[in-house]
Amino acid sequence: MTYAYDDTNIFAMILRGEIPNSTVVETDHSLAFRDIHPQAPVHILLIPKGKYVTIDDFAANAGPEEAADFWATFASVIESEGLREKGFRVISNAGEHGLQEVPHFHLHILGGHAMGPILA
Ligand code: DGP
Repeated sequence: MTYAYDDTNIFAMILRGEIPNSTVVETDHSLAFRDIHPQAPVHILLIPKGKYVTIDDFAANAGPEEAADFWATFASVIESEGLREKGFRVISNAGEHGLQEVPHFHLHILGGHAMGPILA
């Protein structure tokens, strides 16, 4: 899998302000916003503002400041959406086999009801 980043992807357009989004929280390095096709009562996408294609690209190449910001933003979303008590699910699709649709690294944060078995 290549880490070559395509600036025309829809999340890059959101980050450039070219299309609107429903922002949950924004920081210097991260943006959390609501998925346009929610799969659960709470369905938030968390992305770094940096140009990372997949979760392993981010893990390998993000700097300490943006990585720390990303995980702090993740924790703040869990808190602000009230997901800690009952729990939640996090998914990151990567590449062809992961059926990744948008080639800008993102976490899906899902909650608000009980999930099905992960391999169902
Ligand atoms: P993935 O398969 O992991 O790449 O999922 C991409 C997700 O992005 C999918 O759940 C739908 C969501 N999505 C696609 N286009 C838009 C958009 O323009 N706005 C928002 N908020 N979400 C989008």
